[in-house]
Amino acid sequence: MKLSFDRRGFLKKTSLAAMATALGSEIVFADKLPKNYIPLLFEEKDALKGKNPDLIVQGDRPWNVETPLNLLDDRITPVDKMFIRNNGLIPEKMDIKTWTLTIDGESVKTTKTYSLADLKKRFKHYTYQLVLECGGNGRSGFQPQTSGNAWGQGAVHCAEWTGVRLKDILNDVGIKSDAVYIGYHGNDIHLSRDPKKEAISRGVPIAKALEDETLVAWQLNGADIPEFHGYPLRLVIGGWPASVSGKWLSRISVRNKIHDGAKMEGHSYKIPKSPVAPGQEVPQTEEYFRIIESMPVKSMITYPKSGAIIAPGKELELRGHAWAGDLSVKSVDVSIDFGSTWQNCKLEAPANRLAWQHWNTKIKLPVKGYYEVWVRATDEKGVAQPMVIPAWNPGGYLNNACERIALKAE
Ligand SMILES: Nc1nc2c(c(=O)[nH]1)N[C@H]1C(S)=C(S)[C@@H](COP(=O)(O)O)O[C@H]1N2
Ligand SMILES: [Mo]
Repeated sequence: MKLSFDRRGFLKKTSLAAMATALGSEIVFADKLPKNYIPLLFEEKDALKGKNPDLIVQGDRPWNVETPLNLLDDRITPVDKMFIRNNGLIPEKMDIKTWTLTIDGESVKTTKTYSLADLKKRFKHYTYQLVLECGGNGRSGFQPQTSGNAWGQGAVHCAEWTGVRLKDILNDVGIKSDAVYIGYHGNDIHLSRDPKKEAISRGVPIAKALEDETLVAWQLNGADIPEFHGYPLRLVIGGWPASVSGKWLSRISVRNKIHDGAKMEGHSYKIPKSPVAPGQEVPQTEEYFRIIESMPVKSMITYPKSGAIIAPGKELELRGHAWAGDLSVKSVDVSIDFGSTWQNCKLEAPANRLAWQHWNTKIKLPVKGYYEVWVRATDEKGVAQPMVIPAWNPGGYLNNACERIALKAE
């Protein structure tokens, strides 16, 4: 249902009438509805349109929506199954015809602005499959709980993005030799609706910005990027916390220092330089914290679903994906006996650098009863996932403990 507000921000009479028809009754205190407020029943149904109904809604202002792992079974994540992480509100005006991207900052020779049509015409197009994983994916595993969304393990996707290389744009603009960082700016709205505040504005060191796979993209899985995921333009940087992949992209600043936008401060997307005790307070300074860069090695089982009932003694196919930030995955192993013995899995090469890799194997559950399947990936440098929850940190980032599913043979 399309609901509209009058100029003062109150629901129009026609919208109230349409809601009453849909509900089969009037909203009793309709005259008391706050400004810009959409009654719950209408907000949810309308707003998550196009998404799989089994996604887990953590919150709707802003939208934080997680994917159950069995829904991540596709080789390329379809849009309807992609998790959503918004820090603010989706922009209200997104016109593909008037949208522009400005490149500015201390370290550009001159500020330059491109229309979407310019970008498409001037630069070569590239398509890559890229893993975007929220830095806080797995946060709910940490004890004590930290602030931030209590994600399970489903704040990750690997979709196919099409656009132009950021390095081609920066080359066209001309950057100075003192450039060390880039920072993005998007057109989303701060939760306070204060136009002077940004919901998030993060970035990466210039070397990561200039990699081949760093895209300024307008397509996701072969179609326009949907509104939730950054329509009409997005910075896409695989292998690093997904918070560096700026949605609703309107400006990129080339900086002569580490970018200092929203969510670059405090302990946001940072971890302590040395281990801290769970729950310990750490001064939020550069001396104690480092910015998260490449994400750690990780894997998941996407088939079967945890809780499935399987015939004993019968061969069962297991499959899933594995990824390791900037690195590739060297091996994936599974265990059905709580980690006593491990079985090596078939592992495919990635479609391109920074894409996840698919693995599969066959197991047999010998007799009736309860089992767990554990999966563990090892990256090209020989670093494996920890069996237990890794180092606690105040932001609850980087939980890459082995994934486990429960199975019953019956
Ligand atoms: N402009 C803008 N870009 C953003 C965000 C945001 O709130 N605003 N959220 C970031 C975070 S924290 C994550 S994890 C990813 C989520 O991408 P997705 O919603 O497409 O899955 O987008 C990143 N880019
Ligand atoms: Mo995130």
